[in-house]
Amino acid sequence: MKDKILKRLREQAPARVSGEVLSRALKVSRTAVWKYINELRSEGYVIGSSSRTGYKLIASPDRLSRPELEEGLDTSVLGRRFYILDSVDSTNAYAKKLADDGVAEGAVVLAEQMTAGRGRLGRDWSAVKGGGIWLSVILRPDILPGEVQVVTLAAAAAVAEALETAAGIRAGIKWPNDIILDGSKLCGILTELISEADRVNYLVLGIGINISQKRDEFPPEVRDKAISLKMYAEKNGLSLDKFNRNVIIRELLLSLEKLYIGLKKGDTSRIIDLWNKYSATLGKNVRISWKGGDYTGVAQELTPEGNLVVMCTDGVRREAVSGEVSIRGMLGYV
Ligand code: BT5
Repeated sequence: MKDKILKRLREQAPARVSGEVLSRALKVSRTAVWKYINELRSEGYVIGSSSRTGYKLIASPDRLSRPELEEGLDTSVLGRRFYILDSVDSTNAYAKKLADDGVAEGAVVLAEQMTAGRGRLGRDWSAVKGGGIWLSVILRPDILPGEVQVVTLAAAAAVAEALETAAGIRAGIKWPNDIILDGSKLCGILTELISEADRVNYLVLGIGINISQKRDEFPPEVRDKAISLKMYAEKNGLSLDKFNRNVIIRELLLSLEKLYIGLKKGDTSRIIDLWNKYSATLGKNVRISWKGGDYTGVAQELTPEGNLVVMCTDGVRREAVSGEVSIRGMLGYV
């Protein structure tokens, strides 16, 4: 009931809704409405009230909220089921257990905090309470293990698109899995794969986006390379109003679903196009390690499988495959 009242208030905001209208529409007494309003207030919602004109939602707490996530989320696969946790070791680890138990694809695990967030290759991911979006999605695509790279690219493209739509921030993608803002890392993506030789059982796509951390909330060794939306906004005199995690997550799932449905039909063109649109890599000087050697060159294009084609200074075009190669920034890279 509380969620229904909240939904009505949100639909009407900034206008007011009278207690009588709420009580009639939801078939509860006006006293009950008042009781639920007070519960919402104790959760951090700021709700104005006047006995004559009714209730008005003034501000929402910065918390992950199922009704806010689900509002307008007209997806058919992603986010049909949410697991919203206060604290967890790693959302990816949690999602893997769910997937092992047979939970359907599209389920999304979110946490306010991770105590042992994971990066790639055994690295750590810092995920302080309420500071960002710590999200994992279970996917069960009918693709070959070698085709997984493109799912990571889809996630990066969807994050970049959602940040622009929901928060008005234009970030860039650094191949293959980082989202960069102002030369620093805003988001990382970790795709974990459980597969047999020739088929993928499931994938857990983990996405971490820094939203409101201050610089000193990052571990010392990360401080010089990480950024949050809030740090960026403060530096550039932007308003913080648009950095609502629920809205960004919703836009992310809407965007990712369109790309994922294309992928399931064997069409990766939309992924590649969107990735290109937000790329901070193409046309730039990059350094790649390839088959044990180090090469520099200019990043030229993505193949339909999501590999990066680099025209190396020795005149040879090489295809960088994530996992086999690392790309390091050169000066002025991002
Ligand atoms: C990544 O690894 O960038 C993948 C990060 C994936 C995090 C998500 S959050 C939801 C899901 N659940 C999890 O447990 N993980 C996923 P990699 O490219 O290896 O980068 C890791 C490196 O980034 C670390 O070694 C640090 O240097 C740096 N780093 C750690 N925390 C950071 C942060 N919050 N922001 C920016 N950089 C960070």
